[in-house]
Amino acid sequence: MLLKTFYTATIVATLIFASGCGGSSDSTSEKKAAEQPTAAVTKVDPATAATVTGKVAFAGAAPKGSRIDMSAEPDCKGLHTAPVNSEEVVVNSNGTLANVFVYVKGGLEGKSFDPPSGSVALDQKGCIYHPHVIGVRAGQALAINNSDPTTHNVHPMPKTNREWNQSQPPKGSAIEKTFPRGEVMIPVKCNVHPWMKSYIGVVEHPFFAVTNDQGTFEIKGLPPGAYTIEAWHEKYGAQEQKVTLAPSASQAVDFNFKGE
Ligand SMILES: [Cu+2]
Repeated sequence: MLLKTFYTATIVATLIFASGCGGSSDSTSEKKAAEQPTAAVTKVDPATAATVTGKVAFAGAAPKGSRIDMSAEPDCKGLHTAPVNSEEVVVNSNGTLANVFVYVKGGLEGKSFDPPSGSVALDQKGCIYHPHVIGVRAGQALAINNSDPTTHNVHPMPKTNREWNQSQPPKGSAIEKTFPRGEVMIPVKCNVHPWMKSYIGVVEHPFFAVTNDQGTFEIKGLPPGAYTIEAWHEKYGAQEQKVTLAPSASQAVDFNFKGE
């Protein structure tokens, strides 16, 4: 009885310690760095807020979808009944490009916005990252899940944030991380499965989007002003456009990428 009480107390103490630490001390210090007060928060007046919408067209020959070969990893291959193609270039049926990261690159200098709320999810399912391209605010929690019956090793490779990699057992609990500094884009690989790749755009404001299966995007709630909008694609590089948004404007900004 006494022994049992001791064990229970130890387990409770361990749980309190683990939850109190929230993982490594590095992630705690990164969270603190992200919470440093900066400029006064810019309040965007909803009555005059502007919107940028657009479409990313694709011209030229779409590369043949390269097949992912999972035969060296039966645990992954067995999760699929149909062939799996790389998502490096996804041309939609309407001739547009998916997975293009579009964000306000210039025009918001010195402004800060309400802190991010909630977390952004990145999943590993069928030994593929879902979604392939995501955006997250600087300092916002990124929750990485493993839905597979196999171990992955998540390895973001940033240049201005801190690099890390972490093993995640089958259906293990979520890895929660933050990137304190803006960085477009951070490539992510898996140290176990060489075909696994994704990209994270870390932005210091809330104005970013990823093109969908119609090749479109929408960035809402911008204060009126002059901006540089960048569209980034992992194979075809980045393009910029300038736009001036009048109060309450809804302005189209379209991009064109070309294949080989
Ligand atoms: Cu993996």
